[in-house]
Amino acid sequence: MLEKYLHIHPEVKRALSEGQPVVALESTIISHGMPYPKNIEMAKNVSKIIRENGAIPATIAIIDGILKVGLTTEEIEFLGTSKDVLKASRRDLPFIISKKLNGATTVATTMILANLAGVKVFATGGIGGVHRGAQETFDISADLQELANTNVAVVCAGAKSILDIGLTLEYLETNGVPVVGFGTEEFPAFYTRQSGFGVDYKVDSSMEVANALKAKWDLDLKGGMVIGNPIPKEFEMDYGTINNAIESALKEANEKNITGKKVTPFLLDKVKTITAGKSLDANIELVYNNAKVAAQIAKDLSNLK
Ligand code: PSU
Ligand code: MN
Repeated sequence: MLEKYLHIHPEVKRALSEGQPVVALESTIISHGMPYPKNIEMAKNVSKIIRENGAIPATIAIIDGILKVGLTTEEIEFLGTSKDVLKASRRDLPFIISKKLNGATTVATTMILANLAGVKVFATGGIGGVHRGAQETFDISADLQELANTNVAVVCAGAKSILDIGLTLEYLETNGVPVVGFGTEEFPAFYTRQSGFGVDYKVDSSMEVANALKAKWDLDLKGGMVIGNPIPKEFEMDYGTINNAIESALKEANEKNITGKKVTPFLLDKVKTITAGKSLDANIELVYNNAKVAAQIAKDLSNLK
């Protein structure tokens, strides 16, 4: 029945059936998170980095209503150039499928499809979270509920301070999602290595993460894990610069009454413009860094089975 909806790329299918490590990648970052042509360049490089680190990449998206796990180069180029690609969260899936539309998967949807295919480790840039002012707007990313319910580990560079990082961590705690720092005691804030908020556990190796994941899932403690991997020092942005940019982006979003699924892409684009593209370069580098760590975790996890 699943085959009617889900298409797993033959290379990914083979890797999964042989127990080889596979790393999932999202596509909203390609369609809505970064501008052309850097989005496509990033998507291709990230796959390459995963291969160089011993795992098979599986970029995830919905093409003509088919759930795809593992994309061709043409499909990646389509996602990076077409204006006809919806940002697909959990609630969008039934209609994107039944109407045979194209969807770029967010962290939430990438986790759902990865899990359907049997991919356990996923690399991205940053997760969605509780937005600042959520007390009024109720704007809490569906990514957090997915992390609570779906058994996929997400390697990210933390959460951006376009979000309320403190409330995001509280929400994850309530929902039983472990938040670990890869080589750090502090949850990273995407463009910067520090956020002022601690993690639950510091880990110093990919094997430590793999062991914890195995214990979690062996015991049916459902849900994912957030592995916060700080941006490498040489690409880190200046704390003041990035926070000023975020403050003005938030102000503009407020004035223009941007709401719902448009909020995150709007803020990302504004921050990029204000920082003259520097935030985009940092964003790309941190994704590469996450891909490397995710490949190592996937490898260690496959050796534990
Ligand atoms: N953060 C980024 N780049 C992104 C996103 C988040 O730095 O592209 C995307 C991810 O796909 C994430 C989504 O899952 O935004 C969250 O959107 P929302 O806040 O609408 O749930
Ligand atoms: Mn939202």
